[in-house]
Amino acid sequence: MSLLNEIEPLKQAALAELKSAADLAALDQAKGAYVGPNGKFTALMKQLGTLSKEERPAAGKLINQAKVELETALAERRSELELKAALPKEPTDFTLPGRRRPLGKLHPLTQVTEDIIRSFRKIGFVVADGPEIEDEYHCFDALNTPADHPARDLQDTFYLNTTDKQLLRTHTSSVQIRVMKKQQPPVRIIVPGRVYRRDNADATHNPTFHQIEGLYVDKNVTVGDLKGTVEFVFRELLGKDTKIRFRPHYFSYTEPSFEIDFQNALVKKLGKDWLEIAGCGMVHPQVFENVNYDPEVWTGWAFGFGIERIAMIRYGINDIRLFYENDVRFLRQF
Ligand code: 2NL
Repeated sequence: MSLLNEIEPLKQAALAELKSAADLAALDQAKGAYVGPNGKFTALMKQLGTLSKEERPAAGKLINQAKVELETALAERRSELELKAALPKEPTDFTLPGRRRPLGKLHPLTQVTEDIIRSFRKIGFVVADGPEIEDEYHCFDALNTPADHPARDLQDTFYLNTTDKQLLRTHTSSVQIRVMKKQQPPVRIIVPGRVYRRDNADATHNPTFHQIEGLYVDKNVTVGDLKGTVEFVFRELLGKDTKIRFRPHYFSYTEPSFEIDFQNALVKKLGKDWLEIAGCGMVHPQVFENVNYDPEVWTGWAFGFGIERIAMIRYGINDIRLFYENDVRFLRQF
């Protein structure tokens, strides 16, 4: 058989072996067997010199074409096998649970807020939300706060440098006013959120803190409903051994008004009898007039308390500023 006739069969044999190489090692072996220094194809090329002048160009051309084909096939198979090698050996089971990593936790104030919300949801309250930048009407006027009340003072409230006397809300009651203006009773809402007061920071004060207020308006709502609700929620929050008491108080937006004290094992441990925890009362008829509710038809109650204070009592924290420093050594404890 002449050299010319050997080229094609050898090329076919080489192509078949390259294309069927099962892995990269097999491919390298096939490459060596044909086109390596001691390969069969290389040997064929070396024999070119033994051909006559007439036969040499045709054979050379054929060999070169075959070489290009083999190189292409080699590169193709290599990239296929490399891709295959990079794939996982086992099929992936996407139903397996994810790997557990330390994912961080919610801030203690967020945890307490969510607990409070969960308790009120059990008895039919929904969360309402509103702006932190407010005006005097929603923060004070609508709440029956007199024009000369010290709470409105520049000393106590942050006013924005705008001509229309915008301010940072000092309580979330402004949200309740907005809700009542928008809908007729019944209303059963809680409003958690950030509030602002011009206090210097110390162990129990901060210029911004968090509050939760609640409002319930319907026909025949009484102080009994108020007391029962407050008792239910504080027992959920502070433990089943919690007792509450109402002391008469004064707020411009409620009449009658009360301060709420509670008592449990925690309070005893602090060497105290009662701890003040919240304020509340029956919504003042003037507030109902201001939001176009007929005070002859509707009655309601409202309450408010500080979320930081609840968290401090619950976890035994003695400095409110710890909540805002975001020191992980503090945060990791909750
Ligand atoms: C506190 C406790 C309180 C309210 C908030 C309220 C809201 C509306 C109408 C009537 Cl829209 N009242 N909120 C009532 C009583 C107490 O907060 O210690 N405040 C200084």
